[in-house]
Amino acid sequence: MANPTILIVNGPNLNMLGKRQPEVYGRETLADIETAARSHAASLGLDVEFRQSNHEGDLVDWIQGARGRCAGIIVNAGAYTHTSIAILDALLAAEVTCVEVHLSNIHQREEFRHSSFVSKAAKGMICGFGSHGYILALDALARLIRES
Ligand code: CA2
Repeated sequence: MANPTILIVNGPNLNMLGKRQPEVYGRETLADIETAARSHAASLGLDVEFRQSNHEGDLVDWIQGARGRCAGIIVNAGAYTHTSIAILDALLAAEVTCVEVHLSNIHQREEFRHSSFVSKAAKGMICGFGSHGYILALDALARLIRES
């Protein structure tokens, strides 16, 4: 039988990881994060679809496409976290277990980063652990899938 598929969706500017602001977001690139996530997912018996876009509609399309097909979604919506009702609605409509991830601890940062529309649709949220947050999110989803 095929492995369950986890969709990992990354939002705007996350393609810049490793190139600027290493003090906030670390030195790893998004490609490094993808490699680590794929390898950890394989050890858990999961397949990964890993995506990034700077465009809100792409994120909405990918989340919609997960409905009935993916066993879980990991979302780091970048700045759209704090603004996008469209992404929230797509997550609610998808009816796929969602774990929200942020590299930085958004609660230690500016006030406008403290609220998240994504959180309203997420089973849980992991922030402040850098790229390891994606690994923790895969562990959480693997356990939820096993239990379901
Ligand atoms: O901490 C996170 O993962 C964030 O989702 C990152 C977003 C930010 O808007 C959220 O509030 C928290 C920003 C991603 C931008 O990434 C960059 C990486 C390197 C250089 C510039 C931006």
